[in-house]
Amino acid sequence: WRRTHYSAEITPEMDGQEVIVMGWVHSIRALGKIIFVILRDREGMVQIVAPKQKVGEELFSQIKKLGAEDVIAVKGKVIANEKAPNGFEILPLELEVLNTAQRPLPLDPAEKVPAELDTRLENRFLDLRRPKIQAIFKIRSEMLKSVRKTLYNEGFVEVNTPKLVASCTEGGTELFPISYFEREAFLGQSPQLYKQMLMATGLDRVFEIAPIFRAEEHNTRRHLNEATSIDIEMAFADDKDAMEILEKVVYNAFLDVYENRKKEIETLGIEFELPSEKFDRITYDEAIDIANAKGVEIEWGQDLSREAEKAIGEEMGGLYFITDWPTETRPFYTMPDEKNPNICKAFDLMYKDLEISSGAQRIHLYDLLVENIKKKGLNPDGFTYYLEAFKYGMPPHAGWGLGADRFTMVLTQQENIRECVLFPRDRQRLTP
Ligand code: ATP
Ligand code: AMO
Repeated sequence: WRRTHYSAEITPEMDGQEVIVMGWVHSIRALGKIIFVILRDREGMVQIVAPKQKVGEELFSQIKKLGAEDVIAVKGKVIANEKAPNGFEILPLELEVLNTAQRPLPLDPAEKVPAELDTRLENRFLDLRRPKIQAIFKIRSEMLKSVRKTLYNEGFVEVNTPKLVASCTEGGTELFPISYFEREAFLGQSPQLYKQMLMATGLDRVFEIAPIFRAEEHNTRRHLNEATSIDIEMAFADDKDAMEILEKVVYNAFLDVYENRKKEIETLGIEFELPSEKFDRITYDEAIDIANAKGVEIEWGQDLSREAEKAIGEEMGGLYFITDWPTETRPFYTMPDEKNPNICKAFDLMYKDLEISSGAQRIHLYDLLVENIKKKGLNPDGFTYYLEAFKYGMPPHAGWGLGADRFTMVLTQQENIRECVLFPRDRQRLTP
């Protein structure tokens, strides 16, 4: 047997046509001489109706034995019926049980009352059978497809860089050390150094969608220990150019989800609004003014506290950039402003109080870069392989990292990042 239709592909107009549907027994209702089975597949649900006198003794008793979450294939006839969900049902001619499900189920996908997040994540494969949960990952997939489309259109080359690495990029405390034969190594926190090195090759515009690993101390609703980062780097470009690409990538993803995932948006029950094509821009100074005005104390030169982010997010709403950051708040590779080296050419893209992307124009000058590494208390010897690329013709360049999981939170309006990852890794969770 081969599936001829997904549930959502069948319409009442197909009345009388024979189809083969495959999926899981979502629910079963036996009412004496008639049994209703709701079959669930990726695209929705379809009602199988089995009146004893029509399907015959043998098929009727076979259907009667079915249990929740058994995997079945049904060959049957489409019957238009106004009383049935979606205006049709399927009268079975043959049924094959492809596999049975043990009972009781550790988590019932058909259950109306949602289980605790912990229980759901423990039984994620069952949790993922719920249309609402699947909708999140269909939207995530649409977003990734859209991001790739935009970046290919903008002339970016997709690359893959190593995840087993020798040095830190985003500060030393969040590293996962591992043993690499006789040496110490780390899981990559960011493709930062590699994507910059690629700017010395003439590839000009590169992007990578890959895992990043961070030993985050805190268990929060927006941090993972393994996240997916969408990274770009572009040569002969500055921070403004990188921001423009980010606007296109983010806006197009909103647009594609809006246009191609209407069903999933409805399943999630969210109000989905398209942003404007250009996002607001405020400077760090303006951001701290907003925070201070709302009674959140923040001194110039500090990174924004959680409280400050919340205050600023409340004022700004939707998507907005924060630019002109104090140089001391940003990593060593960030280009300082020529006129005022206390601020640098870095930006964050925020959605309300959530940072979804960080980027900057980078230092492309060898001496300045070495000096900056030292200023941050790091040893340039640990970065030799990276620094070499700056000696023999490195063009000016800029780029950003956009958290795919956080972006999915925004697109699906989830409060907890774990909802947007199939098998999240947090402080407590290493399985499944
Ligand atoms: P019978 O007289 O053959 O025993 P019945 O009277 O017990 O049948 P129905 O009236 O056919 O059963 O339906 C029983 C229940 O199923 C009712 O609550 C009805 O609303 C519901 N029902 C009937 N047909 C459909 C359908 N096609 N889709 C969904 N629900 C249905
Ligand atoms: P940054 O450290 O700000 O910048 O990371 C970029 C984006 O990645 C996402 N992100 C995370 N998401 C979930 N859990 C985490 N633990 C986590 N850490 C980061 C966020 C964040 O905005 N090299 C720079 C980027 C660049 O300048 O190109 C960097 O890594 O959405």
